[in-house]
Amino acid sequence: MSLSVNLDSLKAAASRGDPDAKATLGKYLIAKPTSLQSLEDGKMFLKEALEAGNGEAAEFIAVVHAAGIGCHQDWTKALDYLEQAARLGRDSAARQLAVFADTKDAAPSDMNALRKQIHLEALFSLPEKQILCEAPRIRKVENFIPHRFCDWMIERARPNLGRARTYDAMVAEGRESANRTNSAKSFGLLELDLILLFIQTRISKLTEMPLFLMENASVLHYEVGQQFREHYDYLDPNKPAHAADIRQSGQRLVTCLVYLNEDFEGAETAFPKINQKFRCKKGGALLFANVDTQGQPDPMTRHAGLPPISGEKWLFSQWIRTGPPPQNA
Ligand SMILES: O=C(O)CCC(=O)C(=O)O
Repeated sequence: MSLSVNLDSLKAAASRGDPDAKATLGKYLIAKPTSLQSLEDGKMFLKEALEAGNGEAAEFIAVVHAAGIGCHQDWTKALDYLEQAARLGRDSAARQLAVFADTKDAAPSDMNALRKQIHLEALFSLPEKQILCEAPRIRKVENFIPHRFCDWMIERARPNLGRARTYDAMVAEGRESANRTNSAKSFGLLELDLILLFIQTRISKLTEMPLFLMENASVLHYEVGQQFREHYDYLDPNKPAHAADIRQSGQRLVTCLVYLNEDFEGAETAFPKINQKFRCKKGGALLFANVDTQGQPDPMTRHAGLPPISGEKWLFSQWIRTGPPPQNA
């Protein structure tokens, strides 16, 4: 959904009782709230749209509960709304439910059976963290995300890839650079789904960092020869524009990279200052702190995404700040 909606005509259609307009308006007001009241209005429009049988509203209410937007995170409610969206004919909701329930063939009438097959406790249990290095602090967790969730993220990103950008404090969407030749897809609030939020919630549990400190997640894609040359993920407090960003949204504390596939050669994540390179199996997570134990930017974290020698590499990339990033602030 584009954010350049005509708000006035949407409001007019919503006040005439049009459920589609109410669903769109509800999503818009939640994604771009101008006040606490507009967030509440957004929720009310979604509720009314759902009462009129609008599945898109149910699917977005599921996102609201899974992300904890203006409420506590509640996965039971989120999955209940996802089931409702699926029963109202939302194909993407039915397919997400099947991913959670770990089944491929779900008939439309089976949505409640699928929902009952989902066991949240098991889905959120965490495997052991492996220490790869203490300075800088680099950890690996194999079997972090089930393969079917990885496949989902690859297929969501594949049709929407664009040239990956590098951080520029002056340009919100970053800029193209010869240092970064791979492609990427970043997911904004209106593009969230429960699979993506499941991965973010697992990262939140692993790092003990709340969801609202996460920047928009991205899926990164590297073809043979494409790479992200050596760089740091932290912001440099000695650069005035970076310092201003740190004051507004905090430092980039943690980088978490979930390997979404493994059928490639090369393409490790390399740390030249410690002369090491790492990769995970499909579903494994590599995570590192970008600052030292005193909270200072750690130059030892200089790293690169090496180019694949054969095959292609897919990664889920999550940066976590010490303050809410702009889209969440
Ligand atoms: O592709 C990789 O292995 C590294 C990605 C990376 O450097 C980053 O996201 O900061």
